[in-house]
Amino acid sequence: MVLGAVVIALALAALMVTASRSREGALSHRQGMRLVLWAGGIVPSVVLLALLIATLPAMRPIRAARDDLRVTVTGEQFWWRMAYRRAGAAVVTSANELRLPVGRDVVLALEGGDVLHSFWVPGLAGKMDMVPGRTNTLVVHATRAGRFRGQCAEFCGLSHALMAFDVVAMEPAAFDAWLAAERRPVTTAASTGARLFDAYGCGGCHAVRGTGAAGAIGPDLTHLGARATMAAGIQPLTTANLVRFIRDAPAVKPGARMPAYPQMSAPDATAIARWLETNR
Ligand code: HEC
Ligand SMILES: [Cu+2]
Repeated sequence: MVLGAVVIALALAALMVTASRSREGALSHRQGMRLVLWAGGIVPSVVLLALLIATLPAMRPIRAARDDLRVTVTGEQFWWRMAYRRAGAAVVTSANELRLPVGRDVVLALEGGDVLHSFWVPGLAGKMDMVPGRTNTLVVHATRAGRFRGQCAEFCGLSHALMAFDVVAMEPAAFDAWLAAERRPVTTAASTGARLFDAYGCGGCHAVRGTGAAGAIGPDLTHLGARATMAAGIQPLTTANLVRFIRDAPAVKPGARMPAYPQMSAPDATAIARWLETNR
């Protein structure tokens, strides 16, 4: 493209020099009009039409098949709710990370849980609004494995800029293994962290399948340990980051819909964080 632009610019410059050097009347009015007709009308029309025809097939939307994986992605202040649906299987709920099998069409049903959000993964597809009360469908097709960053692209409140997420495109076999693991409840319901999680009432907002916690206001934390980032893609998932977030979420994310726990001791927060991390 740069080469083409340089050639055109040089040609125009040469034309300008010739025009300014030639004597007056070298081109008759008629010849001038003909030049305008060809260079300004016919040639551009033909070139643009050819380009349009050549690129039209690439603009055809991907048609979803009935048995494609469907993921409902719901924008919430300031995180992402994910629900994986496969024909004939129970829904798998997760959050803040979207995993996709490479080489397969995946239907994303985009919804708004509270206010307007916008789903935007530049490495995967164009942006699309998430509107409360309606479902926008986007069919995506990852062509190579890897990690892509997504970001909310519609101002949605104080922590709008801190509403990101990771897209992980995986080989189909690895994806199936991950989805099967994600489907399983946790087996650590008897640990100290689980007991404290329950005692602090975290289960009123968060679900951890395999324990009594079944809240649906905040992200599903069942397999939090399997994610690379936390708090909607803004930090790497580490014990220290978890402890800080659990004790004072609004300090990390202004306006976060999770209360601070100033009365929570550091050892309690650490025990909860360690427990959440072990659930992979
Ligand atoms: C009033 C509801 C509410 C309560 C109670 C609550 N949370 Fe949250 N929690 C949320 C919301 C909403 C978010 C999403 C915040 C964001 O990213 O904007 C969240 C996010 C989190 C995250 C990050 C999740 C992720 O996917 O990265 C963790 C970890 C967490 N909460 C742990 C806890 C723990 C532990 C407790 C109990 C001490 C607790 N929460 C109590 C609502 C709640
Ligand atoms: Cu948003």
